[in-house]
Amino acid sequence: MLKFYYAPLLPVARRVRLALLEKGIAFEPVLLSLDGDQLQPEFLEINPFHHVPVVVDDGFRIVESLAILDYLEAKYPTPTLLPTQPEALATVRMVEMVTANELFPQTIPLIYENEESPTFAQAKQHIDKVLEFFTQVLGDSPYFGSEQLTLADIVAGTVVPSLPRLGINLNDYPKLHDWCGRLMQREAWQKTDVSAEDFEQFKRKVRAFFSEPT
Ligand SMILES: N[C@@H](CCC(=O)N[C@@H](CS)C(=O)NCC(=O)O)C(=O)O
Repeated sequence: MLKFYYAPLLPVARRVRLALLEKGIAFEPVLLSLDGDQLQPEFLEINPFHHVPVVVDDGFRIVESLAILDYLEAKYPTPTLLPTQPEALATVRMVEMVTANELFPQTIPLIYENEESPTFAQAKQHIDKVLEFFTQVLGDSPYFGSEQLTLADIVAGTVVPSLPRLGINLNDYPKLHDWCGRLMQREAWQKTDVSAEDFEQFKRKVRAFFSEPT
């Protein structure tokens, strides 16, 4: 059976868990606490970069969440999460990459920086830019690039719905607000939802990581 190494609080791992659930793929969960277990030789053999998520399927190991999503789509194509029409495919890839490169990294300073700091303000500004862009890209479609759920929804849908917990009001982005509501109605999102208490724990872990001397 497919083995899935992850930590439930991490958005990068939740992407993979959502895809597994949406596709109905059976898996054996291997939970890591990331309190040092990721540095143990057994795990380093699986991922020398000591990151989760990792999937091992039929003896084939994949690291990097976006690569895992591509693998799952190719190996378990039903239900499909990737459109083939060129513009739709590009939209899905674009939203995945903008989430990974422009949005997610800017959420971290909102957790560990003081609200008065210029870094905090810059991060907020950048997130607003992404949300305006996503509003434009989503348009009147229920999902990114498709009438059905796509990998773009899975990737952006592990970050955008959490923004209100970081002080970003989605009421200013009604189309994204409604899109989040649509995702929250799905069983996979409900099943992987991070409680307010767990989200606070995630924030504490991020703060501890950034306050550790390098
Ligand atoms: N680009 C990677 C990021 C994976 C990653 O950085 N995971 C972090 C948590 S967000 C991790 O496992 N950190 C533990 C460590 O580095 O020791 C992906 O998308 O899979």
